[in-house]
Parts: sequence; structure tokens; C-alpha cells
Amino acid sequence: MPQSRHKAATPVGSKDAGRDKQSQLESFKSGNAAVLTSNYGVQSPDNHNSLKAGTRGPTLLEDFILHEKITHFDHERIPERVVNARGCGAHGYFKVYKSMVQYTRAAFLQDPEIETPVFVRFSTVVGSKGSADTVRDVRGFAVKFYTREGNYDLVGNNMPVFFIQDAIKFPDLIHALKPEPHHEMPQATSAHDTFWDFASLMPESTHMLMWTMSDRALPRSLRMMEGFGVHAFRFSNARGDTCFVKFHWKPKLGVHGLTWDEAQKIAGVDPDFHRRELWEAIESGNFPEWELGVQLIDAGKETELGFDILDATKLIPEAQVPVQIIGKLVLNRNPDNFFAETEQVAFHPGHLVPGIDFSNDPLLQGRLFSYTDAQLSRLGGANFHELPINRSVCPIHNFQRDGMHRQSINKSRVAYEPNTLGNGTEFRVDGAAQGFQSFPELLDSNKTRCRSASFDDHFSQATLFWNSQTAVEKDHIVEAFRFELSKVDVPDIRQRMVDNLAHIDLKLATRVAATLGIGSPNPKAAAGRPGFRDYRITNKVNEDAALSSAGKLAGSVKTRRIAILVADGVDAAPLRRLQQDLVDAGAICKLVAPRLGTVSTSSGRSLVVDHTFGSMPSVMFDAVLIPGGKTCVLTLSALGDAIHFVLEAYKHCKTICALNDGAQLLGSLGFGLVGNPETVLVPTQGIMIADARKVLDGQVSRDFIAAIGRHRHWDRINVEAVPA
Ligand code: HDE
Repeated sequence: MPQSRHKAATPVGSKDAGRDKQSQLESFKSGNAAVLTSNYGVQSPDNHNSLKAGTRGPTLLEDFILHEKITHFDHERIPERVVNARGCGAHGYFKVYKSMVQYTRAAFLQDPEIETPVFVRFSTVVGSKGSADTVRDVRGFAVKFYTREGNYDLVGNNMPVFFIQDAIKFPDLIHALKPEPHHEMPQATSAHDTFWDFASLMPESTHMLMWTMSDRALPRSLRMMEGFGVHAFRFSNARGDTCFVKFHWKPKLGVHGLTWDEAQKIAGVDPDFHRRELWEAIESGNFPEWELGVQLIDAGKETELGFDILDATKLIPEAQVPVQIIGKLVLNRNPDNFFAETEQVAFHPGHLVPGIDFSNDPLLQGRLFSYTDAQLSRLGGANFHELPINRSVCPIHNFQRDGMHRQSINKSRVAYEPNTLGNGTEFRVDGAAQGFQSFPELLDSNKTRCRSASFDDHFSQATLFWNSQTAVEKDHIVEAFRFELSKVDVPDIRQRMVDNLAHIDLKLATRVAATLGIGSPNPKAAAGRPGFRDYRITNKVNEDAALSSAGKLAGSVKTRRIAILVADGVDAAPLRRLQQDLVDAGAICKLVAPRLGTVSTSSGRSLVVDHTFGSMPSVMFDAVLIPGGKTCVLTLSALGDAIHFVLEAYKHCKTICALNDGAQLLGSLGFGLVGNPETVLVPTQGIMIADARKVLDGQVSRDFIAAIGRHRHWDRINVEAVPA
């Protein structure tokens, strides 16, 4: 095949799929549909019957059509990723806001006019490919930029630090985290003995544990989480000046989490919750967006940070070095084929372009070896860079040849350099001018397996994180530790872990220990154990608002899901107006009823139902609207599922708006109509009881939308007492 045919114009391709489907349909209708063939183009005579000796006789060995089909099927699976196995992806583009020429020569960071195609894969870390989306876990956030200088991969996470400091501990970490080897349980969770055994013996993991026990490990949506490059990288400009850089992705929709109760229930109701809503957002034209931010640290200034910039268990507080926003990422196209794209995409932190370089972070350095190695086993052979999703958009010229599944048909007698026989096909090696240049760092030191003493403080930033959380966020962290550690059978492990937490904050440790049937936390217990040097840096900042999700509300209702609870007899007029206002503000409204089909309104018309209470419980929504209508309210008030729906939404601190007698459904919560709706006292946050007459002037919609924009009403009363 000629080179020009082999090389796709762009690996992220144009969206021809819709057109293809249309033309296929037309061909089919006109009787010109393509005929089913074997993989080698031979037309198949029958796709329902294998070749047999007689209609009831044995199948014949010579049925090559059957063999081919079954053989291909037998080999349809490839090994899943050893970590980050469960993922979903999307195509899009990246655009820089202003030229970064002063800091980096990377071409895709120069011109605000240029859109660089990207493919992004989000993932959970621990679970198998078929595990649920909403488990408590770190999320992978891997971005492949198809730049004109080659592919650049920013393979990050949704948390800015990591569990370990040195790559050599990664297999131990993952072995401890994955299901226990004797019985392969539990799936996709850190809540078991081996993980906490390891974590409690590895004090360097403490800071990351604070993140994984926080709501950051339970994103409401992949579109509502931050991303981080984690390690320090280097920028270098055309003059060779360098600085350190930390990368941040800031979601346009704000940072929001699920509650732990919701996350667990959603895992059963819709294990594909995150991938489904990413897909649906893109299909509906609500393209997820993030802004790229950088923290830049002049070379030499890194020593003034107060901790080691090479230590991946540390973040650079934004209160110390502000994040500069430099560009935006938009995801605007779903993959055409999950396997070909999302499964076969191969990221690698060593896919760099000129102008971006590594640091000596020992965790990053180990990753540089691991990714290709993992992909050789997962994708088979050395040619996975030729798969459409992995190809660069710029031409590839080199003398690498052959290997399993080679697709390029290289013409020419020479596959070496230098040569004189190549007839002009020899590729120039372009020295200093354009190619990738490693930062010429001066290195003169002994080989050693020692860890730098500057990595020794494992608690100060965990304390910084804890101090930066709101009271509600702190409660969630305490509850998460209690849940996880209560799943640990061995009391000594539970004790060791709370003793470690006492190094962060004694109150935190004491609260966690309270339900675990162990002794009081003792920060001195670990004295002398490896990793516990009595060394603490002084945080330059004591709190950093950027570490809390509370200040990152987008305030908008875009793509928020609103449940409208209906039954026969519903008052449709105010409902329609409110629904329209919500949709205009970007929300998604769904009618939930006792059964599918239609409900009749109080004025004798009918409304189409989207879901039943059984199939789409309240955990699948962000807010609830209860319209009025005598018969409707009577029906719903007598229905356990409808009452549970409201109780659960209340417990999860979601906004609930009831119109007129719809408020009776709140009766089980102790709220209801007290005389005239206008005089109703609404005693707690995010519960609105509105007069339907006021819907028309738009005020009810405005209040409802503003309340949903707060995401949750954490200061709501009596939540613990609600038995949902
Ligand atoms: Fe990874 N990691 N990792 N990792 N990682 C993989 O690559 C590894 C680490 C991250 O969507 C593997 O192709 C080592 C940090 C993401 O395809 C593997 C170490 C961060 C993804 C691997 C780390 C990440 C992976 C599994 C410690 C955040 C999913 C199969 C030195 C900055 C990429 C594969 C995708 C996947 C190795 C630590 C991010 C085994 C050895 C820190 C987002 O190569």
C-alpha cells in the first residue's frame, strides 16, 4: 500500500460516521448493500448455517468460513490495562489562549488560531475493565495532543499528588490495592486489609490518602473534576531557558462530588454512569470543557518552595504559586468504536515534543519505562504506534522496520543510516535547530539507592489539605476513613492507620478511631519505624482554598438532571413553564412516573413519561420538581417509591421544589402546606414550596436554578434522621 494511502489525514479523523450510516441505509434500501464477505473479501454464502454433512450430520472441518469467524471471535479480547483498566474516551481539540513563546518552544502552545486535535481517556485506577464507574478511586485523566511536531501525552490524574515517591514501589502499591490474590476480592475498592496494611506502613502515602478519602474520589461527573500532571516537568524556550511547570486542568462546570451513599447506589443502578453521561453530553452538543493552567517556577527558585519539587507526594499550593490559565480543551466528538480507539489508545508520559521535558522525579522516571513495556504486552508487538488512534498527524520518517502487525509498506532497499543507496530516501538528522533537545542538566554524583532526605516529610501537606477543607468536607473524609477501615479485619492495621492520622491532626484521628473498636490514636506509636523520621517542613501557607471543592461551584445548571415526579392528574401548565426555563438554562428534565407510557394531565392532555421510579431513582438526578395536581399528589403520596425518591434526594442535600399541593409529598419530611402556600415556612436550605401562580413571572425558576447551582445544601437540617 502506498505511504500516502496508509497515512490517515488525521488519526482523529473527520466525523464521517453519520454520513456513512446514512449512505449504508440508502444502499440497503436500494438493494445495493455491501455483501457480507470473509476477512479476505470472499463473499459468504450464508451467515446462519455452518457446513455440515447433511442437514443433521456433523460439521465439516473444511468450513473455512466458520473457522475464520470463530477464530477471530476467540481472539477478540486483549489483556486489560494492569491499572486504569476501566476507561472511556472522547475526541476534541485544544487551543492556547496566548503564545507561551517566552517559556516554551512547543508549537502547539504558540498560536491561539491553531486547534490541536486531542483524544482524552478518563479511567478509574483499581477496578477491572467491567467494574463500576462511581467507585471511590483516583481518576486517570490522559490527554493525547496530536501536534504538528508529534504526539504529546499529558498522562495525569484528577488528584495532584500520588501515593508513593519512587517507581520501584508501584507494583507493591498496586498489588496491595487490587483484589486480594487468594480469592480475588474485593473488586474496585481500597476498603480491604492488604491496601491498608501497605498504606499504614508507607507514611509517604498519607497525603494522597487524604485526597482519596475526600469527595475528589467520587466525582459527580468526569466533566466536573480537575486534572493534574502531578509531576514537575520542564518548559524550555528557543533560547534554551528553562523553568519548571506543573499542569492543571480546570473544569468549566466546576468541581463537584457525589455523596458516598449515592456513589454506592449508582454503581448498582447504572455502573456506566460516568461514561454514559460523558457520551450523552457530547452527543447533545454540551461539549465538556477544561482550561489548561500552569504553575511556572523559575529554574533555581524551586529550592525556595519549602519542599522538594521532585517529590510527587507534594503539590505546589496555588496560594503560593498561582495557576496561570493558558488555553482550553473541548471534547466534541465521541469515538466511533470503543475498542479501536479507547481501548487501543496508548499513552506514555515520555511522548514529548520539543519545548517540554521531564524532571528527575523518581516516580516519573520509572513511568518512562513502564508505559511502552505495558503496551507491548497489552497491544502486542512493536507497531501499536501505527494504530489509527495512536498515529501522529505529522509524517514519520525513520528506519524502524518489521515486527508484528506491521502496516506500513516501506519501499526502498535501505533501512539504515547513513547510506548512499537510498536514492534520496535517507532521512536527515536535524541537529540543534528543530529536534527534541533534552535539558543539558549537569549531573555529577554517585550512583545510589538512597532517597533524598528532602523527601522525608510525609505529613505537613496532608495537614495543609485537612486544614483547607470545609466542615462538611472534613466530615466526609472522616466517614470515608471509617468506612474503609471498618472493612479491615485485622485490628492492628486499623490502629496503625489512625496512629498515622494523628500525625496530620489529632482530632481527625480521634474522630476516625471512635467507631473502629480500637485504642486512642497514638502519634508516638510509629517512632523508629522505617519512613517515620521526625522531620516536618513548615508549610508556607496554612490553608489553600484551591484544595477545597467548596469554592469551585460553577453556579450553573448546565447538563444538571432534574427529575419531575408525575402521575395522572398532574397540573401541566406551571410545570411546562418551569421545565422550559430549566431547559433554556441548559438543564436536562426527565418525567418520572409510576409506569412508562403517558400520564394524563388535570386538563385532559397527556405527557410522555421518560422513566419509572424503579428504573431511575433519585441518585440519578441533581434536583427534584414536584408539580401540583390533586389526583397526581394523592397517587404519589401513597407510593413508597415516590416517597423514597423525595426522602433520598433530601438526604443527599439536593434542591427540591414543590408547587402548590405537590408539597404534600414532602409530608414525610415534616414539611407541607400550612394554610396559604404564600405563608408557608420553609425551614431548611434548598427546599422550595412555591405558589404555581408565581411560576409565570419567572421568579420560581430563577430561585430554583440558583438553588441547583449550589450543587448541594449541606447545611440542611435533620439529614441524619432521614432513613433513605
Ligand atoms: Fe500510570 N500506568 N503508572 N500513573 N497511568 C498506566 O499504562 C505506572 C502514575 C496513569 O488511559 C499503565 O498503558 C507506573 C501516576 C493514567 O490508557 C502502566 C507508575 C499517574 C493511566 C502505568 C504510574 C499515572 C496509567 C497501565 C509509578 C498520574 C491510564 C497500562 C511509577 C500522573 C492511561 C498502560 C490510559 C496507566 C504505569 C503512576 C497516570 C502500567 C509504573 C503518578 C492516567 O504502564
